[in-house]
Amino acid sequence: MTKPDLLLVANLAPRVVDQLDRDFTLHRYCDAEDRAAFLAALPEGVRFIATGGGTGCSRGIIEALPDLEIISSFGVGYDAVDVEAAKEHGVRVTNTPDVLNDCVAEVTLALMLALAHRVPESHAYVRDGRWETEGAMPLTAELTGATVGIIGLGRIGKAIARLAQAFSMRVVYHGRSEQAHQPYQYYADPVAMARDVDWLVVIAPSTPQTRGIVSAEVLHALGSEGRLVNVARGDLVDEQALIDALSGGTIAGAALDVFAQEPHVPEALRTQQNVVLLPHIGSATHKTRAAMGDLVVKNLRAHLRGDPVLTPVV
Ligand code: 8YV
Repeated sequence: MTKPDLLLVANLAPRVVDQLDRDFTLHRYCDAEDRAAFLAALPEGVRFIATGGGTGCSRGIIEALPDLEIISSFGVGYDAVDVEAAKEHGVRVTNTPDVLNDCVAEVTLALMLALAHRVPESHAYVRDGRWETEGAMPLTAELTGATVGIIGLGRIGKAIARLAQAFSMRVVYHGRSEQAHQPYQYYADPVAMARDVDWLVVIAPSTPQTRGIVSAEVLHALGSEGRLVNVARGDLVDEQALIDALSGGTIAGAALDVFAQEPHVPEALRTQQNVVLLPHIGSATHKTRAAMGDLVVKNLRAHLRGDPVLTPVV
């Protein structure tokens, strides 16, 4: 039996590609030099796409494949997939939620601990031999007893809240609407929440409503003892306002896993003292990435069998 055709829009991990290769004939758009020519030369009847959360899938690709039925995207965030175009053309979109909750929450707490206790600078201090020559490091901050405001109390936000509580932190949150049955105080206004917290953690999806939600005004409200953590998408934070807030002492520090123009990180951020910077590794463990990859494949296989997909977005 001939295998159905699948367009590989982003180059996924070998574990995923090997599994897909068993059930589908792969067309590696991700490697094509002339992408328009590659699309034009595809056989008729391509019904399947696999892609990555960073690459997504454009309207142009969706409209070049009239028989397309499903886009299976690696990652919980699907902001790079043109979901409107998919909906218009009756194309199903799936993502990889839940399996990464604990990992991203763990990395969030790692960022908070690293920033509070100045772990990167302290590590460099010992390695550079400065402890012997310059004496003790300046005193630092701690999480215990502090208040954290979470922007986006979704699946990952709730996992972060639970870990924060293990550090005896008080948890409050902001989101589109108040969630019944949540024990945490809700703020409808992110500025009002920022004013009341020591830590602001951003873990909301990137949408027209959330882009730039951490504005100069929010940073000002967070204040000179406040710290920002972003593990969502770079565009939720006004990056220039953040650079100004860090250099002017408007806030105490920032710990960031995501940036507006990845992998570019503005020099003004890279040279700040009061930051901890990670290269978008929130879900980047062997265990979690394997589970995410398996879910990409399971969604495609379910659709191929005519079964409901496991984790639909639309
Ligand atoms: C991935 C992420 O690194 O799931 C997400 O939305 O941002 C990360 O887990 C990314 O999607 C990989 O493409």
